[in-house]
Amino acid sequence: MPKSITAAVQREIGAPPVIETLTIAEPQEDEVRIALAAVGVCHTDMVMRDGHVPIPQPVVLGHEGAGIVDAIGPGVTGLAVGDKVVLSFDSCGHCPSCDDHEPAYCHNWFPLNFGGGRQDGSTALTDEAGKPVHSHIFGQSSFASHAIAHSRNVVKVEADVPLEILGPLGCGIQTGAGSVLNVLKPRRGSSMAVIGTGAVGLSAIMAAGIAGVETVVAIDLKADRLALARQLGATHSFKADEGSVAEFATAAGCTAGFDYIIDTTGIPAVCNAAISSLGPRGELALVGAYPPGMNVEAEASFLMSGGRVVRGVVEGGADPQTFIPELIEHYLAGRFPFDRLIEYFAFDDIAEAISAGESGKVVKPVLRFNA
Ligand code: CXF
Ligand code: ZN
Repeated sequence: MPKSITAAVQREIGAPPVIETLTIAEPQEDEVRIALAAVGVCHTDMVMRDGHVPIPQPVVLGHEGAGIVDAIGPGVTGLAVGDKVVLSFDSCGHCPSCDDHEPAYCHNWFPLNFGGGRQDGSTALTDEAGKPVHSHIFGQSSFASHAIAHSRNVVKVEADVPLEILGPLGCGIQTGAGSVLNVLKPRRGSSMAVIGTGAVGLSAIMAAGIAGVETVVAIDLKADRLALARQLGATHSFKADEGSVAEFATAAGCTAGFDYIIDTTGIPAVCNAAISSLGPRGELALVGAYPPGMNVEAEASFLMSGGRVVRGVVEGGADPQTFIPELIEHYLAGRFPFDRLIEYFAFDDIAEAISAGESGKVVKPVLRFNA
């Protein structure tokens, strides 16, 4: 049966979310309906809110959900009502990237995650006037008490961990940790700079510790974030306005430049400075939300001569079905204390949670249902 739910609806670009009662459909063939326990707020929710990625309105945002399976479509296997699950990004399962277990680079990534509905154009949500509300953002639209996802982007959690902390594994945390563990795969004893110490950057710093990176340099404008970065494993920290990336490399003993750099800022001048601070065989991972039309600049001979690499990374290059359980293992073993980034808000306080995230007061706001 369709169900009456509570959701934060954005009715126009830039508008704050309004809590409304909506109707959510029964799951279709390959869909799963989830009763959300909690959902993280990600910077990309704000990018979508502000129309920097064009998505249809009205819409329910939210893409770091965790909850319990409430209903399943007739074609779904491997999931049952009552299962604990984390929701992640969606992928098609039948393109060359999905065939290679690289769903983050799915050839249908944009329509599936930003399209605002199913591939046939229908949505899962209807408002009180009977008008459609766009759904399926990142295959979930989880700023709501219930969401419809595809079975491919629902990750079953077997471990005995509180569901309320797990949602951010589906995007921000996986993006930072995966950039290190899945993509850069740093050599033990190497050096890495992480520029920007939000949820993505701090997750990268924790993962650098797991990978055995020797010199882990945190760079940010905020002193309190740098202090947290140190607690989570950064060996050096620098205020971004007190020098250049190259000067920080020298001060950290990396006189030839960094072996690895992760940019989470999305700022062109920062990316350009990072490129020129790469040592021989150095790799820069671009993992931020880059506005369309933004370019980076590099001297071709500098890249070529040292075998340097500049590469993009989406969602930490993760296959969530295997990487999220891996991160939960690291967490349970005490190697990946990502719960230190989280502060909880009641779902009704979504506006406060968003502003705490945007101001930097809270690293990773998480909305709890029935809190
Ligand atoms: C996004 C960043 C912008 C491009 C798609 C993936 N990651 C998560 O929020
Ligand atoms: Zn995100």
